[in-house]
Amino acid sequence: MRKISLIVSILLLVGIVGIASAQETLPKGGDDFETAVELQAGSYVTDHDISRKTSEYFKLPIVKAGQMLVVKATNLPTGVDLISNAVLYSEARAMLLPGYDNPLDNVYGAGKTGTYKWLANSSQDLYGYYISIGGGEVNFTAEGTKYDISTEDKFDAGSQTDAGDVFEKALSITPKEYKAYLSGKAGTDTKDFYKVAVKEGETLTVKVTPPAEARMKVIVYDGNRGKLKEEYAPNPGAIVTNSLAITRSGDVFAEVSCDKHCSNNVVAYTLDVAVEPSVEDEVPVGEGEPIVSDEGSEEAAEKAMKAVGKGIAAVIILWIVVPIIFLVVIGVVVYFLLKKRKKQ
Ligand SMILES: [Ca+2]
Ligand SMILES: [Ca+2]
Repeated sequence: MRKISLIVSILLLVGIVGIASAQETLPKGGDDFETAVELQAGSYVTDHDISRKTSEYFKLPIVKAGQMLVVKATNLPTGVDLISNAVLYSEARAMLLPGYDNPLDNVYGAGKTGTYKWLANSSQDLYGYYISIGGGEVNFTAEGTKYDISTEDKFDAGSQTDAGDVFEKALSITPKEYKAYLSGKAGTDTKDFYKVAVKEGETLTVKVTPPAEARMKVIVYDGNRGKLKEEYAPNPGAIVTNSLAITRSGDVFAEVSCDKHCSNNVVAYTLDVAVEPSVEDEVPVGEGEPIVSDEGSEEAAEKAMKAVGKGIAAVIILWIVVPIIFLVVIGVVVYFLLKKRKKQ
């Protein structure tokens, strides 16, 4: 029993030391972007009040394409009129979200938290961000306010990146079920393009299952990037299924999208891609004009050749065999007539 309580005590002590060492004091930030102080991922607690008139600037950790930046602010557990304030900016120093959409804008009340999530697309490989803390309109950001800074992997379809937002950066996948992500309003990852190899005669089905609040869209394009079929969820949370018969073998593209009109938050969706042989009499959907396959043309050629053969045979019978028979009959008749005359 003693041993067990000793082990528990040691584990608790290690845990407390771990938590204590995981939290750092937030260093004094720069006066502007130029002098911003670099921060790594971790938990930081302010050791001084930060003015409501001037902010302190920090550089946030570098984030890879397909990773989400997360900054959580936590006010002190007790106190009166506690308000913390922070703003996030891109590397180009542009505000990511305006005040009314900013989750860290004037977080009010003791123990209250605000969490800012930002998922960028793969137009760049790496992203840098800035944060300014303080500068709230009503009150200073109090000593003891905590900021947790982290990154989360939101890679698409088993890759190590974001499926591109353009055809050129489409992610090649095989028919299977995958987990994938889009940003909605919380970032710039509003489209994921996938490339799938298909065969003529197959039916391709792209099924997207969104979270309850997202109203998503799925478009399938042919290998020439011509739109084949578009499906839009009738209501938020609706599963979107885009299914069509393939009339030409090669690559097709599937675009899954969710922008600021689709969701306020980052969405985790399930992407299910399946291919099945088509029902023979199904009307092909797609390029608009029926496509004669190579096999079909071969068959047609064979039939044409047979028809030509029959024609030639008829000509031979009509123009060669019939006259020969005619001549033979005449010859025989003449022969017998002559023979009869000789006898007379
Ligand atoms: Ca994505
Ligand atoms: Ca994307």
